[in-house]
Amino acid sequence: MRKIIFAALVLSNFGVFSSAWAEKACFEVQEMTCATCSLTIKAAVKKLKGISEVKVSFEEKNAMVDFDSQKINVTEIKKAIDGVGYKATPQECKKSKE
Ligand SMILES: [Cu+2]
Repeated sequence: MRKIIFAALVLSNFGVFSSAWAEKACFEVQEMTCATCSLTIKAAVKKLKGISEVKVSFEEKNAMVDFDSQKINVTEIKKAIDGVGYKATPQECKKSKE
């Protein structure tokens, strides 16, 4: 099993997989007070480059971002969320029910 994972990593570095640099980051987001807050955060993150998908949940107080790790990183995404008045803390991604 280890060898298979290693081979996949090597191949992905050569761009064999189209999603080679696709990564997912999850954040706990504090200070959201209503559903509009989640839209504000979504808009702020979406306008960064290298972002392919943003999901923000006011109820669950979290955000999930799919991004291109060659163009942007977790710290920059966190800064964008903090920049519109919230407090994002990177956390492990949970399997979410859609
Ligand atoms: Cu709000």
